[in-house]
Amino acid sequence: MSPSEQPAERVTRAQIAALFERPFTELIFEAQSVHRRHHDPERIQWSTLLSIKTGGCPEDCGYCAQASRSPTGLSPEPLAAIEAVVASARRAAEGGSSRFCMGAAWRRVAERDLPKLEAMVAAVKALGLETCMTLGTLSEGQARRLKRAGLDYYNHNLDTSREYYGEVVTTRGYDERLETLAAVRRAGLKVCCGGILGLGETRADRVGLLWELANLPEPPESVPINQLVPVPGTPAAAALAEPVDDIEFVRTIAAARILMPASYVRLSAGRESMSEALQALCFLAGANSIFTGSRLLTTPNRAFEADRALMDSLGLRPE
Ligand code: SAM
Ligand code: DTB
Ligand code: SF4
Repeated sequence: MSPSEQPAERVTRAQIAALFERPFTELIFEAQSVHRRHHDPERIQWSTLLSIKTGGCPEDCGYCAQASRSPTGLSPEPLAAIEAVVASARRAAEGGSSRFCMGAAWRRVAERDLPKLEAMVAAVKALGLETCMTLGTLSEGQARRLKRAGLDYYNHNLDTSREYYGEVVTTRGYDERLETLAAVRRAGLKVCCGGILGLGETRADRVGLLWELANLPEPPESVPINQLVPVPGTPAAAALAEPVDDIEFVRTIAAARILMPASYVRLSAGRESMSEALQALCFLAGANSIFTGSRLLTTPNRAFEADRALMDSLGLRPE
C-alpha cells in the first residue's frame, strides 16, 4: 500500500479495548442501537458456501483442513465442473440463500483457470444470486476480469492481529493479504474480510484484528467472524485451539458492529457447536448474516431447515 493510500487512523486500539471493557449490557445496548440506525433489525442475510477446488493447498494456515502439510485425511479435488457449481448454487437459492460463495484452496489464481472462473460467476449470477469468491492472492487485473463476469464480493480474511498472524500462518504475510484487499478494492469489488476466534489469541489480538478491519481505507462491506472449527490433523486443533468464552465472543461481535456500522457482520463458521441462545445473543449484538446449508467448505454446518426454524422462533426473516 502506498503512503497516499494509508488511511488516517479512524479508531485507536485503546478505544477498541475500551469497548471490550464496557459493562456487557451497555455494550450490547450500544451495538443494537447502532445496528438499528443502519440495518433492518428483523433481517438476516443468508450466504451459502461451496468448495470449488478442495485440498492440496501449499499454504500452511494452521486452522485449515485443506493445507497439504496438515494430515487431515481430506482427499484433494480439482476445480469443479461448472454444471456441478450451478446445481449447488440452485440448491442454495431454493434453500433461501441470496449469496453464493465459491472457495478454492489455492495460493494464488492461475491465469489458465480464469476463463472457467468467469463462466462460473456468470452462471451463478444468472440464477439471481449475489456472487462471492475466495481464491487466495488475486491481482487487480484478475479482480477486474471477475468483476466484469459478475462477481460482487471477494473474501480474503486477515484472520487475527498482525502480531499473532505469524503463529498461525508462516507461508504468507499480513502485507500480502492487505495488498490483495487493496487490489480487490481498486477493481471495484465489494470486500468480505474478517477473522477467526479461538486460535489461542489474546483479547489484545482480537482488538488488533478489529483495529485493522476498521482502519482499512474503506471498511469491508462484509465482516465474517468465524469461531474455530477444530479439524483433527491441523496445528490449530493440536496446539493453538483455546475455546473462546461465549461472552467474549459476543463482545467481539458487538465491537465489530459498533466499529463498522454499515457492514454486514456475519456469524460464520462454528455455529454447529453454538447454542441457539448464543446465536440469538450474537444477533442482538449486531450480527446480521450467517452461512446456511449443511456444509461450509469442508466441515458440516446447520441444515437450511434448522436455520429456518431458528429464524421463525426469533421472528427474524432471511434476506
Ligand atoms: N484459500 C482462501 C484464503 O486463504 O483466503 C480462502 C479459503 S479459507 C478456507 C477462508 C477463511 O475461512 C479463512 O481465512 C478462515 O478465516 C476461515 N476458516 C478456514 N478454516 C476454518 C476453520 N477450521 N474454522 C474456522 N474458520 C475457518
Ligand atoms: C469465512 O470467513 N469463512 C468461510 C468463508 N469465509 C470462506 C469458510 C469457513 C470454513 C470453515 C472450515 C471448513 O469448512 O473447511
Ligand atoms: Fe490454503 Fe486458504 Fe486453507 Fe490457507 S485458508 S491453507 S490459503 S485454503
